[in-house]
Amino acid sequence: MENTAERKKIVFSGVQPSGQITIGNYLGALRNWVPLQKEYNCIFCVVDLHSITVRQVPAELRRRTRELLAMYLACGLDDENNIFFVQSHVPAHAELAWVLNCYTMFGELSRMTQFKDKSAAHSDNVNAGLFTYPVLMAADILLYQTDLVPVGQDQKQHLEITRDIASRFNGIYGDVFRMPEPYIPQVGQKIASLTEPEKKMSKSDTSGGSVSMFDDRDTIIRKIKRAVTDSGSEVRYAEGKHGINNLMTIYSCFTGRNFAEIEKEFEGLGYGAFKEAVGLAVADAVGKIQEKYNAYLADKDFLDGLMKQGAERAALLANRTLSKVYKKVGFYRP
Ligand code: ATP
Ligand code: LTN
Repeated sequence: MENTAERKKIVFSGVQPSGQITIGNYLGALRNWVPLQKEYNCIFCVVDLHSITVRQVPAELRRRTRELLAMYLACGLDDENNIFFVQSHVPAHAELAWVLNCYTMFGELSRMTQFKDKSAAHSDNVNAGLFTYPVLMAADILLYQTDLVPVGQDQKQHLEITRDIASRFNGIYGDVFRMPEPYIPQVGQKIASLTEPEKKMSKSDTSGGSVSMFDDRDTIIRKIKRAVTDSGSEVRYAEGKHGINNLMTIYSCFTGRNFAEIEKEFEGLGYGAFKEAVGLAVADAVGKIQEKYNAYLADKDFLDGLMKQGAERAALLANRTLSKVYKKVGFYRP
């Protein structure tokens, strides 16, 4: 990952171990990491520091950290050619985040929609970490001189503030950080909740609106059967029909068929038959991933070794950027 003319481009992304990962996380993020691993140097992180911006049960957080790594691999990420690590294992993330906090304005953080949404959802715990969450995310990305950040649409604003922080810093000190680009999929960038289709599907929602990647076959089929759909009965993608549009998007992602093909397939058949087909398609795909997941999860030594080795490789890269930053801002080094 040298900074030479033929330098292979760098991809960085992460998911919080904050709950049971959903098909929204899979379709909006993880699935799109897979094709990138051929062309780029990829770094995939389990962002545990971010997850404590919302209160977690310690034993569950610990367990989910390893589970999420196993899920990364089960989704098709290659354990040999990518770096996998856990954010809290590389101290440079917290260290750079502190520096960048001093180059980020209160006003710009106040405009973040995720902060507004999460502080409304957790009004008893509007902590400073929730507010500065995007700065830590900027540190994650900028430490590795990242070119491309594959995420769902909800993270676009955080990519924009990352770029703003980077260009402010570069404007003062010269070219320290590479300018990262978001990589957001055309279809699947915003999977909606099955029960409240105006809202995004989220892993911290446990009310039945989310399909978890850990749900069993029957649960998946039942949840989709009960999904809120709009009045009418025709399977047709149309403005404002959030429920049916969402199911069509999910079906399209899992089968590779486009909306015109789906409309044709279900012409005259109504919502019932369509929901059944969606349920089966999701259950089949998720079931295959679960099989691989169980095999990876059973090998604790392998997962622990992978994250240890990943943290060492990540720290080496991250510390190069951090040293440069410390020098630029004027920290004394004996
Ligand atoms: P939480 O509920 O704890 O806030 P989350 O489900 O929103 O979590 P994150 O860990 O914040 O998940 O996101 C991981 C990745 O999944 C990000 O790239 C994010 O953009 C993507 N993602 C999350 N929810 C969706 C969704 N409903 N549709 C598409 N992509 C999503
Ligand atoms: N904020 C992201 C998770 C995240 C991330 C990152 C994604 C933390 N650091 C760096 C991409 C790159 C989210 O999905 N909520």
